[in-house]
Amino acid sequence: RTIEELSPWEDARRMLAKAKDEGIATVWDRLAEQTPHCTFCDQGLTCNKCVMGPCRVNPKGPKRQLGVCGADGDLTVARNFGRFVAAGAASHSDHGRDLLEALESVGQGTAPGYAVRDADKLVRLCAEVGIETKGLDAPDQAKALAEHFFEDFGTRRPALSLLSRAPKKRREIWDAARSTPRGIDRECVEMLHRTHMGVDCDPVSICLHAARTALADGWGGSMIGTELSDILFGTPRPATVEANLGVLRADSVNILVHGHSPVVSEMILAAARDPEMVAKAKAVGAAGINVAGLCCTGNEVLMRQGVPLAGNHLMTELALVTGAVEMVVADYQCVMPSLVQIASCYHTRFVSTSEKARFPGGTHLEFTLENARDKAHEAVELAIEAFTRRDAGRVDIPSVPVSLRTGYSNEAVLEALGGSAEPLLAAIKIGLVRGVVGIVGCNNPKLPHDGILTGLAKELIRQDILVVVTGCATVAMGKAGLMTTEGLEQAGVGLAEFCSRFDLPPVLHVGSCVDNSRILALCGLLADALGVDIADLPVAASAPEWYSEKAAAIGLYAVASGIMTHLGLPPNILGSELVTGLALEGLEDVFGATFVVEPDPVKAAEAISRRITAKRLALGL
Ligand code: BF8
Repeated sequence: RTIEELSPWEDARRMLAKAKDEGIATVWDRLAEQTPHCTFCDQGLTCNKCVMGPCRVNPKGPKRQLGVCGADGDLTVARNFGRFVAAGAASHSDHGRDLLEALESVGQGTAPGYAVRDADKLVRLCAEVGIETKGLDAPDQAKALAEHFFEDFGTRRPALSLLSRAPKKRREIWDAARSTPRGIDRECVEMLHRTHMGVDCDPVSICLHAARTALADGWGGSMIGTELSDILFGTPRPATVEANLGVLRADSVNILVHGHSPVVSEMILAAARDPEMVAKAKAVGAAGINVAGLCCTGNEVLMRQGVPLAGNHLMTELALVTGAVEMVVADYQCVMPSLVQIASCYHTRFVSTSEKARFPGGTHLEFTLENARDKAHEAVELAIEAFTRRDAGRVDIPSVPVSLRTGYSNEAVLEALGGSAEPLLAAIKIGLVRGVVGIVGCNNPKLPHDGILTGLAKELIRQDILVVVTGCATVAMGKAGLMTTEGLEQAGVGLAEFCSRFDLPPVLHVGSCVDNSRILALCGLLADALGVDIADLPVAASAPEWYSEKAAAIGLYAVASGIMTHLGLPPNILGSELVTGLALEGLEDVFGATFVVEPDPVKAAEAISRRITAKRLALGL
């Protein structure tokens, strides 16, 4: 494929050309080397879960219809998919646990530099889960809330505590499908157990447990992660920020925060803003220290601190190719191992920070809650030192940044609407806004960069459908100009009127990928306000360019919550007609929603729009 076919953006294209000139391989080059992929793996028909194998199952072939243990294609696909979802749910939830440990440490006074930044939200959360706060100061409330949520990770509850945010009818559906999540860790571990050889041999049963595991992520690990991040770092408020590689500054020490957890990136930001550090940067000839974000940790600090966003998943390697980056500080998830090698082609330092995410060849500065403030200063000093080694002749910052609006936490949305969801519901009822769609998730080099994301969003807003966005989809929408009120020029008349009345852009940024839990909570709120189930709402979800296990977990918890979910490409399940049929049709009977797979954004928008129309008619709208 030509560079023009890989990405529509000027910053990406210039850096792809520079990478080629400089002999640097990127994710697209490696994809080309790996293509064509193994068809057995592609269809989910390989099994390497024991050493009687590995097996390649060929359901329709003359031989090898069963693995050595006797597993057929359906079981093999279901086992693989179950583990795939569990890995995604585990990743979000282990991230959520880190916030929980941070909250506990703040309560104990053992996390210098961290604090409760939204005390009201802490009190609200305590009240929601039944903790009496009268007579407790903020640290004691923090400890009590942490104690409460630790139990949600374990095995002692019949149901997770925040499931109370789902409508009653939805909870009954989960109970009937035996999909009510009990403990966050429990469901992940049980999935590993069920998919061990000789345990659960019913593909449908495994898929239903996959739904339970995903629900434990959405209404558990992710939701706890979101709420506690707000308590510890502040609940996002609307603000205007900048995005694309143009946010890098030729005259400054550039530090990119990458990964997912705000626990590290917030501390790096605080150190970079420390006047003592700024003075040190100036002493080596820099104008200052510029922190910018990548991927979901970028979304976290964008939402709360107005830190500019340098790029999404497919831009992470290209950001280093600018030659202007002194340091990448990574926590975990979606950090391509190739970054270490690309960093070594420049003066760029790659710093890993988490005990559970090490990158050989990089610099490992292990952050703990006790030492994070010191380690962040150490990292910033290393970045300043790297600035002195920058080769100005290799620097190319390829674009002028675009502006986008951010900060639409549920609290901020309700505030923007005047204190309640009533104006949005009224607009939905009269058809000014026909529905709401969450466009979420990643980039995938198999698909044109950001192409389906932006194509779909444009079609939906044109049809008066409000879009909420999270994760790597955010940068795409921002670059396409859909996240400012100027973007209303591309919206339908009704949506434009509604958004103008409340000074909202047509695409609202609601956060990182764990913050998809905000969308679940909002759906619960809207459904309760109308006295219906989530599946009755004129809403849908889409992860058009998804790639990761986490995105599969998100898609499945959306479907299991009653939200039809569009994917731009399927997971590796096509080797089983049974599992594929369940995903595309069967789940409608169980959860009232299914997946839709469609790579064409216009056709995807049609499918979503049809769904929204059907839901509106059923509600009598
Ligand atoms: O959780 S999974 S590519 S969308 S950064 Fe980006 Fe990665 Fe996708 Fe966010 Ni996260």
